[in-house]
Amino acid sequence: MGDSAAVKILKKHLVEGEPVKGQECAIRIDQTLTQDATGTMAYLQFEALGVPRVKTELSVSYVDHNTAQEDFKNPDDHRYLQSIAAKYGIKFSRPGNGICHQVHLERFARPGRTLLGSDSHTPTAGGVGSIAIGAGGLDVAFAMAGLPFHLKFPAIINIHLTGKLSPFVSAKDVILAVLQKLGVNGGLNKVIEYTGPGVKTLSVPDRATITNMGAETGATTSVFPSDEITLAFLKAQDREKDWEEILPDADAEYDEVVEINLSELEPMAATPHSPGNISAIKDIEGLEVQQVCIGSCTNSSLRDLRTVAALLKGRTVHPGCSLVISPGSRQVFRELADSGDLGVLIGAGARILECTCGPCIGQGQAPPSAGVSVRTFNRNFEGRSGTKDGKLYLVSPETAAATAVFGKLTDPRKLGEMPEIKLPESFLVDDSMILEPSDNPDGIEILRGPNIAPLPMKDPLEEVITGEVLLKTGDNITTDHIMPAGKYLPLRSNVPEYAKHVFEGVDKDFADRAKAKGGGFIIGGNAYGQGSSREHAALCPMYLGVKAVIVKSFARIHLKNLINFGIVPFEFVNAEDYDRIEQGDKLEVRVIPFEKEMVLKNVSKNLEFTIRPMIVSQRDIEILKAGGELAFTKSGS
Ligand code: MIC
Ligand code: SF4
Repeated sequence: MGDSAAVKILKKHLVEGEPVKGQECAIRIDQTLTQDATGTMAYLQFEALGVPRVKTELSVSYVDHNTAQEDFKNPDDHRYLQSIAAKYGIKFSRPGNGICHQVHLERFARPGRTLLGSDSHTPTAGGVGSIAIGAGGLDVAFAMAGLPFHLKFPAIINIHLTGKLSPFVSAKDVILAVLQKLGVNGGLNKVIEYTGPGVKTLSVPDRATITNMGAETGATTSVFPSDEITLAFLKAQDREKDWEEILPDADAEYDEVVEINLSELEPMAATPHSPGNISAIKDIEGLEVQQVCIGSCTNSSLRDLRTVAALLKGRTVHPGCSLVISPGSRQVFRELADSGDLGVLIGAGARILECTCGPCIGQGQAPPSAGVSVRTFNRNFEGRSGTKDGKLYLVSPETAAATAVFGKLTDPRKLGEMPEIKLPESFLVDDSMILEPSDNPDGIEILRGPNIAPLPMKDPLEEVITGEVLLKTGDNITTDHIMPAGKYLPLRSNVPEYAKHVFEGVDKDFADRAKAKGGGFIIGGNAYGQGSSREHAALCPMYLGVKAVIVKSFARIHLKNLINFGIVPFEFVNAEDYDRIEQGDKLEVRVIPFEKEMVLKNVSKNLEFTIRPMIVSQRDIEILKAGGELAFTKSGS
């Protein structure tokens, strides 16, 4: 049997272990990316490793999340990032140059390369055939230092595409259909690979929308083959030389096959509060909508925004609805401006924002109380928009445009005929907002503002962990629940301050209680830690003294982040035992020596349960014993 495209790339990069599904292995990382909200921590960690220059083929530091600059904190952090990039050999994409994933796709992503990014939507680059994986900042810091990335060798799901999308149905509807089939946990430890004749009908921006939001299935990454469509895209970006053909073998073996006929798809939405709650627009049409937001790393390409302009031409936004648009990159913005599309959007009443994440990460544009906001984004978690009772629907740019016109959730096919959308044969390439690193690193001073607090470290693991259950949560706890972003983003470089807000939206007393009790345990349900890669969702609980998290199941990146920061992750062997623990119970577990299964004593209820530490290797054990990966590495291991 032959290899899939994903396995071919993984095999070429394998430096430890065997290409056997489920086994711990390590791959060499060619490229890294960071964004500002996770980047400051990643670079503090990189500095702690004492490596003089990054050892990757390419590393890029983007500033795109946290650009409001309401006081000194953001600009100080940006200045720190810029000076670090100059000194250590990293390209620096300045604020205003665009969203990391969109810019990386345009300017740097390469077929057949590995990319590790401190952002969960790094798989966007799978649109050109990279194996692009989201990870915590510490993992990215290690990759920049030339160390391999450890992962479970993934199973490969093949999504076999046939047919062709109908007018007004687009790539977002494809990934929503995938989410309907797989759910928010169905991709765990899997790579999704797209094949079939339908692939040829999708452009690179379409493919990137699909691989981007594959993150919402919990998949390690998603990938398309690199074919003549990829070549045409790279040519249009003046990067023909970066192309390499990467196709699966004709007899490639897959662990699962899912069939999707593109011709049968129709406009879809993810409804509150999960990207996994999928409905057809026709079943929920007519809902009054107060806000439409178009943009984010999922749907902010020139293809998407030009489509929106074509649909809004000669129309005006409904009086009850606000429309905001954030172009994905400065390239997209300029193309819109130069072609006159921007004028059309402004004429229709759209409010144009900077090329950043903006409303997607709760940086402004919160919807009104109990308001409905229809967005082309990828996450609709409760509270993420800044309005706790806001209801977010995730849709395609076509559906968003129709909704903005009618002020009601609307099937875009109501807009009449689909206009033809033309894309330039060559994009406007201007990298002047991407700064090259300095040739004289010794002459660069690292500029640290007062918001940048030193990295907290954890003590080595105790043999027996004891403490109270500080919080018991239900299923589907996201990292947005654990460590809210939005207005607290400026605290990302300051763990002691940021830690005051851990679990704030779930239980506002959590941080004080954790401190008062001297730390303890968290109990959770299924898919705990889904969503973002933010390592603060492990780092800040660690700072508050959380010693172990015991759940029914974990999301991949958060699980790795817990280990990285010395918090022991456990799953219940019998999920029903979850019901026999309450908040406030005193627990005890002997963790050293590490066994495959351990006994958890509920001292308050005089009960015993079996739990399983969620580690894959001896290395994980040593990391936990040392008190985290940085301590482990610095101890010379
Ligand atoms: C997100 O979409 O949740 C973010 C903000 O981009 C995060 C990163 C972060 O929390 O800084 C992600 O997806 O990893
Ligand atoms: Fe930015 Fe939103 Fe994309 Fe995260 S999902 S990188 S916040 S645009």
